[in-house]
Amino acid sequence: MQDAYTPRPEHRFTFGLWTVGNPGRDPFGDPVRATLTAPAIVELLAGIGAHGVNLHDEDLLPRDADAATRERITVDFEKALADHGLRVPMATTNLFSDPVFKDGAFTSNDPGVRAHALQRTMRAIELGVRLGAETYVFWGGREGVESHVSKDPLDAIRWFRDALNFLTHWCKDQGYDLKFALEAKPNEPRGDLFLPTTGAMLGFIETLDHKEMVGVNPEVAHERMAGLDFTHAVAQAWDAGKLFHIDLNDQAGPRYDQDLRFGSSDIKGAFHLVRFLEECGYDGPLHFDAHAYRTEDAAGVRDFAIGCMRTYRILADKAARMRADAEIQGILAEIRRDDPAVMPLLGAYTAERAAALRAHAFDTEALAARGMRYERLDQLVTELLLGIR
Ligand code: GLT
Ligand code: MN
Ligand code: MN
Repeated sequence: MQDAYTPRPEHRFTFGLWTVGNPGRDPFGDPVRATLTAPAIVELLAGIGAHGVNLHDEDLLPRDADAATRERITVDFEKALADHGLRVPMATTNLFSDPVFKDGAFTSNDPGVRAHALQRTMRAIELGVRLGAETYVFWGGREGVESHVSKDPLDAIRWFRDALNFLTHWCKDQGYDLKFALEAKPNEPRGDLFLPTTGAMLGFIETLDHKEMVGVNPEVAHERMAGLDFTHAVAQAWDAGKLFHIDLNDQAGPRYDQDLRFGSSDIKGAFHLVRFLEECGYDGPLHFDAHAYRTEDAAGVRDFAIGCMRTYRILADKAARMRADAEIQGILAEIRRDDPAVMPLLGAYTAERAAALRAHAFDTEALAARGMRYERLDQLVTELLLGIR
């Protein structure tokens, strides 16, 4: 079906090899779908209008493959990308599947594991750069604890900082023009993960040697697992100039990481997110880090991927309708209207302004009595989303 919401490459939609390639394995059950090869995933994504494909090193290259095998797989993948006109905007390292990382990678108590994690990451960065990636994601994976006697959080944060500093210096020495994007998650697969929210990552970034090179990759599901509003986290990242990448999916409240099809659970939350992204000027990749329900076959995976992109396009259209809706805009203008008596009291600090503000008599009864009209406003947005405006 072709319509106004049909995804096209210029819409900047991307998927990880591990997302559409997810065979439906979970902690309680075996795979339910055949594993797709990387070139098959490239063909699938190109056929439905995606812009790019992202990967972990191990999504493409088996951990123990010899050099000749790695080269052959990489060349085949590059050929598929060229044949289908797909890009690789982002790459990352799998620092969580190999048993060697059972106690974390950069924050493992074992210095041998910490050093090995750096080596793996350097090799994976080389692969990402070869494939043309501009952004390199760091999701901690197992950087955390179950027992709080096992690790000093100050050591863990210091080790994580040491690793990122080492890698930013190394990238600059290599002449790589790469941005790092840190992805937070509060828990799972460990009981508690370090730097558990996007806000925590933003604070941490300010302590790095090359902080200008490092931003965040917020994920809808991860922020919601912590009970937080995702759009607020994204807005803070944008305000800080640190929204380098984004992982779009959905999640029904605090529970295990569901990675649901975008907009499938909290459609209103997805709308406000799309509205924010479309209006703030974000022009990076729109990456869906999600996977199809375990009930699906290959056709269901395709439905899932098309659904993520269509829902984004439809919500972008709804955001435009909201901007053009006279009643909604009228209420917004009304509730934000300037008060000429008070405006001179607001603004940058001056001694005169402080003195005037200190002396001003506020009619707090009138201020408190004012109705804000949010019920009407929210209902209008609800009706717009439900398709009757
Ligand atoms: C894994 C995780 C995601 C991360 C990926 C990048 S891997 O699927 O659940 O949130 O973004 O490492
Ligand atoms: Mn993610
Ligand atoms: Mn997730």
